Formats: sequence, C-alpha cells, structure tokens
Amino acid sequence: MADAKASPKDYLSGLKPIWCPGCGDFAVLNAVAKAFAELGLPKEKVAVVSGIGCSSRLPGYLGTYGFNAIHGRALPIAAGLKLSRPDLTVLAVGGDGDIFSIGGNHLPHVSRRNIDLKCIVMDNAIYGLTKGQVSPTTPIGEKTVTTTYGSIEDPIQPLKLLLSYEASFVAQSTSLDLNHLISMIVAMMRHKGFAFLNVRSPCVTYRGKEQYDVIRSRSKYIDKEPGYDATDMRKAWHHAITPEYISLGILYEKYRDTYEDRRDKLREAAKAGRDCTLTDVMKGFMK
Ligand SMILES: Cc1ncc(C[n+]2csc(CCOP(=O)(O)OP(=O)(O)O)c2C)c(N)n1
Ligand code: SF4
Ligand SMILES: [Mg+2]
Repeated sequence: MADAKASPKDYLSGLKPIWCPGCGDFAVLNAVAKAFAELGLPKEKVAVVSGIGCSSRLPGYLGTYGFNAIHGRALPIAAGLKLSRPDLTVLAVGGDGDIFSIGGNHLPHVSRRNIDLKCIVMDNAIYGLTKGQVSPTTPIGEKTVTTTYGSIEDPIQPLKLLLSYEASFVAQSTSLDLNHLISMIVAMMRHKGFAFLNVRSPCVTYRGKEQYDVIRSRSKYIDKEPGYDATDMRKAWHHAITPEYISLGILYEKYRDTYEDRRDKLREAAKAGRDCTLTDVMKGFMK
C-alpha cells in the first residue's frame, strides 16, 4: 500500500555520499528519492541494484533494499530479482562503463524481453571511480588518462542502441535539471516493461566543468515540441542520432506484452493441459 506520508528523506539511508563536490550523481540520488516519494512507493517494496563505480554507490545512500553487485552485472541480477519477486519495484543503476562497457551484453536482452524493470545510467563519459580512463561514451578527441593525445575511438550512442534493442521506454535527462530528472524517473517507474533513462551526469574531477557547459548550451527538450508523439519511432530515431542537440525527454514509449505477461499466459495454457491452447497462445505472441 502507498505510504501517503513518505517524504524524499524517508528514502535515504542517512549515509553521507562520498562523491566529489559538484558530481552530477548527487542530483540523481535526490531525484530518485523525490520520485519514489511522489509515487508513494513503500520502501520495503523497492530494490535498487548496481554494479561498481562512483555512480554504483547510489543504492547505499538509499534506505530501500539495495544490492551492490560486481562490475557490469547490475542488469542480470536485477532481472533475476524481478522475475522471482514480481511484487518488488526493481531499479538497476550504474555508470556508462558499468552498463555500456563490461555489462553491455546484458542491455539488449533485458530490452528485447521487455522485463518489467527500470535502468538509470549516470553517463559521465568517463570511468570515474578508477580515476579517469576513457569510457565507451567519451567523445572522440577527448584527452583522458588512457588517451593522452585524445580518444581515437568512435563513442557509442546509448539512445540509438536502446531503440534498436527494442526497449519499450527510452528517455534522457540531465543532473543539471532536477525537476526534469524527477519527472523522467516518475514516468519510467510508471511504465510497464523495461524502461531506460540515460542521465548526462557530469564528472567534475576527471572531465572538468566543461561537461556542464556542453549540456547547458546544447540541450533541447524534445517533448515540448507541439504535437510531440513519443510512440513515433521515426521521430525517436531522429532525436537519438541528431548531432545538432542533446535530446532531453521521453524519446520513445510504447506498451507491449512484458516477458512476465507472456510467461504467465503460457503457464495458464500449460496448466489447462491442452496442446491446442498452447499453440493458440504462441500464435497470439507472434502477431
Ligand atoms: C571485473 C572488473 N573489472 C574492472 C574493475 C575496475 N573498475 C571499477 S569501476 C570501473 C569503471 C567505472 O566507470 P563507470 O561505470 O562509468 O562509473 P563511474 O565511476 O564513472 O560512475 C572499473 C573499470 C572492476 N571493479 N571489476
Ligand atoms: S570522480 Fe567523478 S564521478 Fe566520481 S564522485 Fe568524483 S566527480 Fe563524481
Ligand atoms: Mg562513468
């Protein structure tokens, strides 16, 4: 049952974050607590799972259930948890290194299966915890401790990836706009199915303050366009790949059967014990 009296503070553990002053991850923590309070989620019905990284410390600062897993493995653990405990709201969080690099092979599968869990990436385009190595989202030409002349790699584009992985909810926000961030987290938590939110979250220590300037000067709130329709996949692609601006908002949201829905329908048919029922159920999925 929703706790009407819960305030954002009730969702915090009371541990003092050890992030550097100015780190974008503070805003994500605040936004998550505020979104949980707005949704009135019972604390004991929420589990936040992470991997390893500065950003992956986030579950420790929350007073919900939490699991700090190994590097890159937030998503498979979150998926297993959600499938075995459907009564829980399960949120996976982590960094661009954790989710797109070492853990990158898990994203396509939770997306295409449409498991009812949520994923927030704190994308600072660097490996923060390990002191500033190049990451899969570091822009080409960027100097880091492992690319002293500038990165020679083309970065991946998370929004483009998630659209092609068939994620049923794809959005982007930034630590620089707390209200927008809260609204995106609330929307993703309300979505039934796999929901992905990329958060442009500056690392002041290893990427400097210029990340703030870039996000501030190049962001565009795409869903403020008149007649904006988040179910339009072609528009979503445009906003995901355009080099002209950083798209903020829900790029794509479309409801379809979750993995759990199909599993339950098949189970019901199997229980009925008739082969023809099973075949009909399968045909329904293939439409
Ligand atoms: C198997 C394994 N490989 C490498 C590491 C070292 N390591 C810890 S965190 C990290 C990258 C962190 O970057 P990111 O996920 O972007 O998080 P951030 O610190 O930037 O928030 C790496 C390479 C590890 N802990 N385990
Ligand atoms: S190193 Fe970067 S990502 Fe890590 S806490 Fe400091 S500012 Fe944040
Ligand atoms: Mg990072």
